Amino acid sequence: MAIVTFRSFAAFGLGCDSGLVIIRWEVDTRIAAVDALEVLDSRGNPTVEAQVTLRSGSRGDALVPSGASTGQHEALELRDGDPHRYLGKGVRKAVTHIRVEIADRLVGMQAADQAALDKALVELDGTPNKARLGANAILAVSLAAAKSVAAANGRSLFRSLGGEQAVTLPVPMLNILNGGAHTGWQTTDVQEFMVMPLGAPTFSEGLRWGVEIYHALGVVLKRNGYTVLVGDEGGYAPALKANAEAVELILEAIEQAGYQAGQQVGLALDPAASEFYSAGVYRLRREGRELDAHRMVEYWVSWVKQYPIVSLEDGLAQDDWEGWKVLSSELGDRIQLVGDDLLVTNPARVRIAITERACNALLVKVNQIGTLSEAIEAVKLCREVGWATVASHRSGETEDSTIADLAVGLSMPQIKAGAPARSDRVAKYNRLLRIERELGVAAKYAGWAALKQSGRTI
Ligand code: 2PG
Ligand code: MG
Repeated sequence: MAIVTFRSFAAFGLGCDSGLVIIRWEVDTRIAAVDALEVLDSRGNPTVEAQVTLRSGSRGDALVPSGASTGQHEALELRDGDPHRYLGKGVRKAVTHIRVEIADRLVGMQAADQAALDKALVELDGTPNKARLGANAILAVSLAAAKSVAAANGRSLFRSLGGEQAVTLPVPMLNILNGGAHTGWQTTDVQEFMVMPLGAPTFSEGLRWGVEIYHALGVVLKRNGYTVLVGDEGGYAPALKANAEAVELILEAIEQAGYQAGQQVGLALDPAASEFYSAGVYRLRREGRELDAHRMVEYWVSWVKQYPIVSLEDGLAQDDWEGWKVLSSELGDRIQLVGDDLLVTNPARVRIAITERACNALLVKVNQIGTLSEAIEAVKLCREVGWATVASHRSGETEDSTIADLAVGLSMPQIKAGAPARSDRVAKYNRLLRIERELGVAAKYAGWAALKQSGRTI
């Protein structure tokens, strides 16, 4: 028997001695060129766009996002620091690294071998946090390579990553009221107030519920004399008197929109507590309160008792491991406790959190770690221990909607992509609508099962 492999644009000759010939078609994904460009993100700051072109002519493009409430343990986002350009935020160095060193290393490699490609990038960088080449440079190429492979195979990225099993649409966490650093601290201490349409029958219906609640919240805010201007993630940014007022107004909006909070729609919070923590103290400026970790845990416990909260992300600061353990023992069997700054999508920190029982879910931001392979490893670790995973955008985003494909392709049951407003946010939701249509009758919606690993409160 002979196995004859055809590569696109490079068919190998037929030859056979046993009489049986198996013809296998393999797409040639050798990289022909890697290029990059300095472009802008949704806050008007420069960011990196990379293009990976294969010898076959297929091409993948990726733009990297950027955080405002950035965790201290994230991989390094390389900025030029030249005060004469973009207030020091230019990314020409990262772009040059892609065009010269990275291109030189990757040209000729098979893009389809994502693990080998990402390993080569990590080794080329040579630092523990991608500080030399920049995680923005590395990630842009890592994602663009994955997209070039999908293009070469004529498949959507989610299919290319997840195969036939990639059929589940995530529950959106719609951030309808913005606070903290995403509003210049003009609103609440808590950074994100999100609604999750867990009881919807499909993704598109859930999205519609979220949109209707978002618009109802606008009406409720106006009626209460508040502004309907929006923050970095498209959610309203009213200057409220206290953090809990945001929850009360959102509950009113859910009701006004005709949905039942608790039965159909859950609340999710991201206080991003590292942002208001310093030297053992959590400072809630809106409320004039200073709390130690135990008091902060008590604060969240009382909120969970009062309100239909299903998920709490970064309820405590990034290195307050002792506090996280207390939080987990108090709430871990009732709600989802998501580690963002705590875990920074880093498999090493995820392992520690699993051993320490510090939380029970992972926020997945690929730019926190810098390669697709490492993000996939973090997701797999979580899956092994029954943790939920949440695909996430950053507060500084672009039109790039890759995270929607990552959510479906890697079977992450939840996605956090901001309010259903502003194109940088809506791009992700629109992409999910297209994926839902592409899947047709095979499409499933994660619904309440999205939370099942971490218990259900209501
Ligand atoms: C977060 C993110 C995204 P940033 O804290 O979860 O919402 O914010 O990108 O500013 O870190
Ligand atoms: Mg967060």
